[in-house]
Amino acid sequence: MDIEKWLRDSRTTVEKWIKEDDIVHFADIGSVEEVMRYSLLAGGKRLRPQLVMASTAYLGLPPETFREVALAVEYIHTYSLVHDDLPAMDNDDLRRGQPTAHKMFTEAMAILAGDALLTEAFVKMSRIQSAKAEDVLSAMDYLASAVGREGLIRGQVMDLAAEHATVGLSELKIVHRNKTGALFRAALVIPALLSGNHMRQQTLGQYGEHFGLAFQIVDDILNVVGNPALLGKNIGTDRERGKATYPGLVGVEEARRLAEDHRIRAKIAIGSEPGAEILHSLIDFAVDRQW
Ligand code: GRG
Repeated sequence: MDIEKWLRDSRTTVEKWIKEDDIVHFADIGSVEEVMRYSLLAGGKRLRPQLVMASTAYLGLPPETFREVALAVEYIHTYSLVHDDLPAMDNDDLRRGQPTAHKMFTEAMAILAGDALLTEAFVKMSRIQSAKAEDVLSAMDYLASAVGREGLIRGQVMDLAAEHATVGLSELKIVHRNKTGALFRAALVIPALLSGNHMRQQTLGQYGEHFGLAFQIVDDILNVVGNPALLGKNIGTDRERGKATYPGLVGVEEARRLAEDHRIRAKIAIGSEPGAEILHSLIDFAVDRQW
């Protein structure tokens, strides 16, 4: 299949959905919605909503069935980036090639926009029409655990604690399983929960585990050898901040080998069943990407 075309078309679809959201569409100048809109539309690969769509297709449903989930994971992802860029965290000036939200607006508005994006994600989830109410509840529970103190937040806390500390490979894996992997896994598993497909839930969870680790290893590698113009952010920042990373621990070559290993494991997990094609292409994209 032409994955480049699929990635382009699905990204266009996600961006259309974001623009159609009333919050974004009717955002007034000076409002918190303006900051949400700026952050949501500042660019980005849209990989998490694409994983929702690919997982839905793998389950034999039209890829656009769970639009609310696609938006929810992108809103949560954007909130995490807005907060991660704040002076109290990574203190970044550039994100997706544009000034970060707190640089463009104010710190207070960036904090509030992040909070509103996170909250809005759960409003979207609660409005899912294309699944049974009890499955929607399970999906909301899964998403809340993935991004709360047992998932994303835990990963971020561990990541901050690991700065300038001695961290081993197994600890680094736990950080990334939570900080990066939890939301990817949620994007993949939630369509299975909503469609009551428990068998594929396991398979998608395993694929998501390897996807998240491969993605993060490549992210670490790009922070060393990537092209800032393509990435839309500065490189070398992990090293400057004393962050624990895969290339920092094992070198770029070994990190590449580890990413390859996760690519293979993700492919084995998903198998070659009908509908798995996009998931194969997406892990290839995650490992081979330059941005
Ligand atoms: C809750 C503040 C807070 C943080 C949670 C997700 C996260 C932890 C921090 C964001 C920064 C970061 C380096 C996260 C690791 C995951 C990652 C590499 C995110 C970037 O994802 P891409 O490349 O981003 O998909 P785009 O811009 O393409 O959407």
